[in-house]
Amino acid sequence: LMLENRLWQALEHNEFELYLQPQVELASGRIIGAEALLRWHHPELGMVGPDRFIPIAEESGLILPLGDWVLQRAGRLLASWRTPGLAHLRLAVNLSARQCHGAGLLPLLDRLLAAHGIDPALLELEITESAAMQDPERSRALLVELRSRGIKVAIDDFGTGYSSLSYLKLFEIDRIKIDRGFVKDIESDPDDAVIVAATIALAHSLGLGVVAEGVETLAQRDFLSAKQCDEAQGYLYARPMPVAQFEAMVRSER
Ligand code: G
Ligand code: G
Ligand code: MN
Ligand code: NA
Repeated sequence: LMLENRLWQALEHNEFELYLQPQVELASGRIIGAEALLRWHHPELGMVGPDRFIPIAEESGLILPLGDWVLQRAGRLLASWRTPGLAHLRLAVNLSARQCHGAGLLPLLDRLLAAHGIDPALLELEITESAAMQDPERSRALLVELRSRGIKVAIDDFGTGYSSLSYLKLFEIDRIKIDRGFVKDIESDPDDAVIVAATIALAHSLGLGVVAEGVETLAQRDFLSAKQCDEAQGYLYARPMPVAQFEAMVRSER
């Protein structure tokens, strides 16, 4: 309850920050974009991670204004990247279930894209299987609308839902993100290795891109590379970091 009360103030007091975690193209080893991950600078508790406050924000309804704040921040960021050395970067933003099913999402996205003159293909929205499955018909309609605008859609935590395959049939998407639970043991668990390799092949047969999450070791990277996985994200490359640090990292690689 205390965290919940403080959360509403936190938005007013501007205590949230977007951290960025690089996404790397495996074939070239270059950073092609980032996932935006929310952080809360609590005045007493210090840095609080989303695992602690997103569920509370979901229940209390704060997730709607908070989600709008994240999208607005993301829009400004993409606009600021229209500069040599950063203009190619894609930004992925997590959507919560409530945001997906609320009426405000599409109008907000339209306003942001127009106001900042953003290339919609540089914005990717990550939706988990469980969020989409709360209301499959509505989600299906939303994804059609997003993709008709040229906004990219990725399925987050792929493989952890109860019906990942029906999901691929039901929804129009661009990319899947293989959950880090499968990536973690690809070197030691033959089942996980087979699942990951088959998932990459399946996604490619359907014309979808693949991002592997939670890549921590060179052996995992080499396995994913050998299986033609498109992109990787994880501590091997970098932890989520402040925007300025991410921009410096991108600039330093050219
Ligand atoms: O680093 P990490 O602890 O950043 O993130 C934990 C979880 O919180 C992730 O699974 C991610 O999906 C979720 N998350 C992070 N940022 C956001 C956000 O802006 N909106 C929503 N809905 N979820 C987020
Ligand atoms: O949206 P999602 O749940 O996928 O967000 C990614 C989460 O995974 C964040 O909490 C992020 O900090 C975390 N994460 C990112 N890279 C790694 C990694 O290499 N290993 C582990 N254990 N967690 C990671
Ligand atoms: Mn995510
Ligand atoms: Na994920």
